[in-house]
Formats: sequence, C-alpha cells, structure tokens
Amino acid sequence: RPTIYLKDYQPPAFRIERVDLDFDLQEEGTRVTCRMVLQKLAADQDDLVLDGDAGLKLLSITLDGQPVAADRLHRQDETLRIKAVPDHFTLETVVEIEPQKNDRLEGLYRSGGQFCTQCEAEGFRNITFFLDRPDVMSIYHVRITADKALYPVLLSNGNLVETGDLANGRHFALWHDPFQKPSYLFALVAGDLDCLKDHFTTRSGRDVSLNIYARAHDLPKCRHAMESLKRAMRWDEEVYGLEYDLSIFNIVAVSDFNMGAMENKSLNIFNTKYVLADPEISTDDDFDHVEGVIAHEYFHNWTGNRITCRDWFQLSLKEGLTVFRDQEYSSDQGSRAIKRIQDVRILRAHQFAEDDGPMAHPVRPESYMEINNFYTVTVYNKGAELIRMMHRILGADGFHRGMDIYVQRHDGQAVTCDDFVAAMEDANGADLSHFALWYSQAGTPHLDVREDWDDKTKIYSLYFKQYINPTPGQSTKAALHIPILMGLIGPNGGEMAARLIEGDADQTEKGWLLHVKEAEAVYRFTDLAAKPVPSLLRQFSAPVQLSSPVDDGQKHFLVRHDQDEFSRWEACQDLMIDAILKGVSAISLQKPMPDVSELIESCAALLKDADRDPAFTAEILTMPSEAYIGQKMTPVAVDAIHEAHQYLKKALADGLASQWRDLYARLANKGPYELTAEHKARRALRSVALLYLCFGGDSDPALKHYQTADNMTDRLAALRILSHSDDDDLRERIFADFYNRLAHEPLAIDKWFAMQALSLRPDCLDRVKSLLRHDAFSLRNPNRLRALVGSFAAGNQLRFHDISGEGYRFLGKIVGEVDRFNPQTAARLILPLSTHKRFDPERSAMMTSVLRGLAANKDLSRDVYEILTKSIS
Ligand code: HT7
Ligand code: ZN
Repeated sequence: RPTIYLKDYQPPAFRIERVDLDFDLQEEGTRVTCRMVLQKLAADQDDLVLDGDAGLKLLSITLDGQPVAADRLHRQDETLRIKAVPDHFTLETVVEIEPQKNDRLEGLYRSGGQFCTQCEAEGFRNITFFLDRPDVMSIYHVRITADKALYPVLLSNGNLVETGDLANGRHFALWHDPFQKPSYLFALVAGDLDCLKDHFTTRSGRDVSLNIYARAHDLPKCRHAMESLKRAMRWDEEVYGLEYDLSIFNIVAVSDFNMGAMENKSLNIFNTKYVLADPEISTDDDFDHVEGVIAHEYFHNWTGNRITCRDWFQLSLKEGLTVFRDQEYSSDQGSRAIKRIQDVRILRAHQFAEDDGPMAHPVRPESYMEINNFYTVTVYNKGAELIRMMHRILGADGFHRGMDIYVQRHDGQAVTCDDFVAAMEDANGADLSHFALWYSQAGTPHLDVREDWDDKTKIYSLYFKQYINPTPGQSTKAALHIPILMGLIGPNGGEMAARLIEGDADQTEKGWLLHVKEAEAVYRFTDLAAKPVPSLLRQFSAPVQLSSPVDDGQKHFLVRHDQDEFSRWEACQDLMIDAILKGVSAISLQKPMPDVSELIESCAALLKDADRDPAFTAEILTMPSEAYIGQKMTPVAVDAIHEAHQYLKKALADGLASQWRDLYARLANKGPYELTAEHKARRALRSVALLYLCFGGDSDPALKHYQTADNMTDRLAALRILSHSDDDDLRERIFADFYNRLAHEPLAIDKWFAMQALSLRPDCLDRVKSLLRHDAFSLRNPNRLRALVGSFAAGNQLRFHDISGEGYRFLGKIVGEVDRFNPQTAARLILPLSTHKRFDPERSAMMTSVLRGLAANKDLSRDVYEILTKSIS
C-alpha cells in the first residue's frame, strides 16, 4: 500500500486526443470498448502505462488495428503496461465488467434497477483501462446500448447526437461532449426514469434545457431542486459573470451513493438526499441543503470542470472555492449571519476536530495512500475559509478581479492552488506569498489575545500571540497571516471611533481589519474616551481558536450590543460553554453547580426581543453540542459533560418557563405550512421553545406538536424530543406511527433510524443493534448505514462512548463487514474511533483495541488501512 507524494508529481507522458467509448449494457455483465487516440508527450517514454482495476477482464487489445502480442503486455498493481508504443497511435481495448456486483459504488454500478457511474476520484479505472488522472483531458464520444424496455433513458455527458432502435428490443444513444474533460467527470446513466423538465435562458440568450430524472413517484419532489438550479444559474451570471456553456443540463437522482452528489459535465448525479425535497419528508434544513448542494454542483461547471485540478493534492482548488461559492450563494438567498453561524458550527465541530487528530493534514495535502480519504472538511470547509480570507483581504472587487483573471488564464486547463493564488496576486498587485502558507500548514492556529487600557493616555492596546500545535508530519509551524475583523464598543453599546497608532490594519465598513502576521503582534488605538469592549473575530474572519480577554460581564454586554450578529451569537455560545465547563469541574470536585442566573437573564432579554429576528433568536438560544464541549477538554469527560449539559438546559428551561410557554403559543402556525423565510424562522424558534418547554419532563407538548404537524420540520422536532423520553410505551407508539406513515419514503425512514440512534436512553445501543435486523435496514445502502450506525457513532457522544466499550466494539464489527464491499464508506464510519487520544485511558485502550483488531485483517482495504495505521501510530 504505497504512499503517494505531491513532490513526486510528473506531468503525463501521453495525451489522449479523443476517446470513443462503447457500452453494451447487459444484466449479466457489461462490455466496454474504449478507443483512444494517443500522442506521446515525453520522448523518452517507450511504454504506455494505463490505469485499470484488477477486476477488468481484458477481452482484446489492438494498437492501430493490430492485436497487441501478449509479451508486450504487463498487468500489475492496477496498471496495464503496453511496451514500446509509437509516438501517435490508436489503442482499442475491450473489457468486461460486472456493474451488477459492484457494491463499492465506484465506477459503473447499479442502483435501484438503473445503471449509473461515480468516477471521482479514481473510479474510471474500474470501467476501462485509461490514463485516469485529472490532468489528462480529452474529448469524449459515448455510445450506450441497452434493453429499451428496462432502460428507456440512456444518458451521458454533452449533447445527444443520435438515438435508434436495434434488434432484440435493444436501443442505443450516442453522446458527444465538446468540452475537454478528465475521466473523473465522465458519467453514464441508463434506467427507467421520469423527468421533470424546465428551461433556462442564459444572459447571452442560450436556451438550456434542464432535466431532473428520478423515479416517477419522486418527480414532484424535484421541483425545489429545479427552482434552486435556476436561481444558482442566474446568481453565477450576476455575481461571477459565469454562464452555462451547453444547451442541456441533466441531473439524475440515485438512492445508493457514497457522497452527496457529483458534478459530471452536464450530467450531475445526485444522492436522492440532496435532490428530493417535500414538506412531508424534508425539514427546512433539508430544503436548504438541497439548494446548497444543487448550487455547489452547478458552480463546479466553472470551478472544477472548465478549470480542473492538476492532481488530487490540489483538490481544494475546486472544492474549497466551490464551497465558498455555494456558501455565498446561500447567504444571498437568506440570512447572511445565520448561514455564517451554521458554517462555523460545522467547521468547528468537524474540521477543528480533524485538525486535532491523527488524520490532520493541510488544505493541500502532501501525501496520501487513498485519495478518497481526503475528501475532508479540511480540504472542503477549511479550503473555503482560505478563499473567504482572500476575499476579505483583497476586498470583494479585488477578489472578483482575481477570479476573472483565473478564468481567462486557465479555462480548459488542469491547474494548482498556486495558480489560483497567483491570479489573485496579479489582479491586485498583491503579495500573497505569506498568506499561501495556509495551504501547506496543517492545524488550527491558536490566537491568544491580551488587552491593556491606560487610563492616563487613553491608549487601548491589544497583544496577539499565535501558535499552532504540531500535527502528524509537521512538528514546527510558521506564523500565518491571520485577518482579524474587530470593533471597539463603547459603554453605551455603540461603535467607538478610534485612531490606530500601532499595528498593520485597514479600516473597513464592518470594523478594523487587523493583519496579524508574526508570532506576536501589538495594536494600539487612541482617541478613545473610555475603555472599549473589543468585539474580536467578527464574522469569524479567520479559522482560528481565539482565547479572548473579554470577561463574562463583557460577554453579556456583547450579546446585547454587538452590531455584528455573528459576534453576538459567539458571546452567548461562549457563556454557555463556560457554564457547562464550570459544571463539569463542579461535578468532578463534588462542588455545587455554577450559578447561571446572569446567563438566564441575558437569554430572557433575547427572548423579549425575539420577534425582531426569530431565526437568529433560535440560533443564539441553541446550546452547543456535547461533542463540541468535549473538544474543549482532554480527556473528554463524557458523563460529566452530559450531566452539566442537562443541568444548563434544565436551568434555562425552568428559569424561563413562562417565556417558553408564551413564545411557543405565540408562534403557533397561522394557516398551513409555507416554505417562506418567515414561516421557516417561526418553525425554528418554536422548535427551540418546544425543546425547553418539554425539558422539565412533560412530553405532552411534544406529543401534541407531533400529532398536529403538517410538515417534517415540526414532526421531527417533536420526534427528537420524544426519542429521549423514558416513557417506553410512548416512544414505541410514536416511532411506530412515524414508520407507518412514511414507510414508502426512504429519506424519511433514514430519519426514523437516525432519531433512534441519537436517543440518549441507556438502551440506545441495544435498539441500534436490533434495528440492524429490521427489514428496512441494509448495510449496502450508504444513506441507511450512515443514518443508523453513523449517527450513533458520530452523533451520540454519551452512548457511543459508554464506558462498557460496547459502542466501540459494535462499530468495529460493522466497519469490518462494510469494508469487504464498500471501503470508502467503511473508512468514513471508522473515524470516531480515531479520536481515542482525546479520551481517558480506559476508553482510549478499548478504542485502540478495536482499531488493532481491525488492523489484524490482512484483506483490509487501502481506505480503512490508511485510517487505522494513522490512528494507531
Ligand atoms: N466532487 C464530488 C466528490 C465526490 C466523490 C469523491 C469520492 C468518492 C465519491 C464521490 N462522490 C462525489 C462532490 C462534490 O464535492 O461536489
Ligand atoms: Zn464539490
């Protein structure tokens, strides 16, 4: 299992000028003919080495029409070497593959009776022999032949050139993609699917036919995706000046998919979870996720497809940038502050944790064993933060000038993160060489801030100290360029004007933008009448862990007065985290629990003002998760965190009981469900109120909420509360009701599994184990597997980390089984065990013992092997 290094990158030795693929789809096996026109680029290369999975059955191979002799062929380690090839030639291979047995869900496989593909990152080599690397771009012609009754719809990339009927009830379709593309963007779909049709006229007048293919029963659920697609297409024109470039854009929904969706050129393939949306089965968050993922995949048409990655180390070139673009798109559709809060929650919960564990890696990794393991929150979400910081440093206009140059310069190319940064520099006459360290250095920077107020001189000073803990393979770290957006708030709650007399900073509309570039930096402000309260890291302007000089009293003040909504939310979260952490230490020292009356008062003030922005009030009053509290301490005090978390929740529930009751009543649905911002905000805040309302132990409001719900948002909010109830009969009844109502909707049933896996009841694991035997459960469907096993292991800290170690052993067993047929999903599932160093010796020993047990298996996939070896070492 070799490690692949960025430093070893070599340009391709051959170019593929054109490729003709012919798929003969049959129930018992598919024959793939691949004809390539190749040109040698490296004169010293005698041999052609193609990538090809060991499962490819090679039926024939010809070079310029002549069979290639066996002694010129050498198959080894997923490659096929053809010795002594000429400078320019045509190579034709015929292989047989078995999509019907492909449970890896990479390459060509079957899902729900249809054929579909997933080629990123290296799935194309499971389909045919090829130069399966992103810097080999080619023009594709694809012919698909299949049974017409079983597979009336035959799709591939680009334009449909020809269709026709054949003998024996078969038919064919011929597709031609006029754009050069790497193999990972190839796609094929064949099935019996219905289609939702629409049109979009680009700003230059191109009429684009938009088609979303799904099972007939699901077609009405595709409308939200279609509307989202049109909004995203318009937004990309308006904000980036980027237009769609073909006359057809297809989306296909499939129910067996390892990730969220795939941006194949003009033929996006989506996990049903991210394309189907309907009030009966989808929450308001689900609707937002569908819109975000539809936009993300569409935006890839330019940032990913027209301009792609030179190699997989550059993955963040397309993913970080496209995540940034989809985040901005979503911010423009709704509330910018709330979107930022949600994105920061994800970043902190998952990316900060990744940075702190054995899989920590830079946004541009330097090595990997299995590239599928590097589709991570670091590459995606931290990558997006890097783009966001450049946007902030250069300003919106400067950033867009950089984007224009990037697109003009690199259209049709496979490039690097450095190329992107160079475009930003050249467009702005800026030097981003220091900033670019963010790409190569792993780990979350810590920023300690101290303040000083000199009452005589009226000078306010801020002292910054940055450091990054060592990460695997990087023991020393250099100081980064950290942009800190901040404001100074006066005693009356208003923004204070000040003059900067020391430090590198710009004054912006949203406050001061400090450029902290050294390990230590000092900023001094004057012309201040009184000591200000600093509002630091507004909008979370850099992905750092800030330790701030702001005390509790000042945080309460910020909750009320900060003009930056993100910082108000942050101050309130900090207060909640502090209260829980104090509770944890009180528990361990057997001392009285902390006094949280001031926090209750601040929350009461927020509730009074709730009508001004109910969606924001819902966010600010949502407590941080137990897992996030766990990140704040080593070892993670699993049980004490739970107890202290419950304590604060109860204090907020009891301390504000009448306010919750009033709010809940006041926010009652007026009229039927609507998917408007106003209704969504009302539902969000009402769900929070319901949670606290029921926390005293009275399940009745939740039960009523469940029974009267006319949409999934409300129903699920109630089900989540009831899932923790100690009334077994009630729980059984409600889960049975949910199942019976929605048994025909797989995405709703995923929620049914997940809610049971997230229950805090002591019998949760027993329940999860018995659900493995449920008729509706299958290890082979990734959505289902993630709903049940993934939710339990990654989302239920209390029960997964039960001191018995049963949760760990359970996960190890499942991963061992899944790894035999779907390594990619197995490798993601095992990750919660890789955090063992953060737990107490007893838990840590049990976690490592499970990891070691798995590692003893000689047949382990490369995916799981990499995670295990890095986690155990
Ligand atoms: N670019 C896509 C990544 C993806 C993927 C990667 C590995 C294995 C399966 C996969 N399915 C989709 C999705 C995206 O980021 O847009
Ligand atoms: Zn993407």
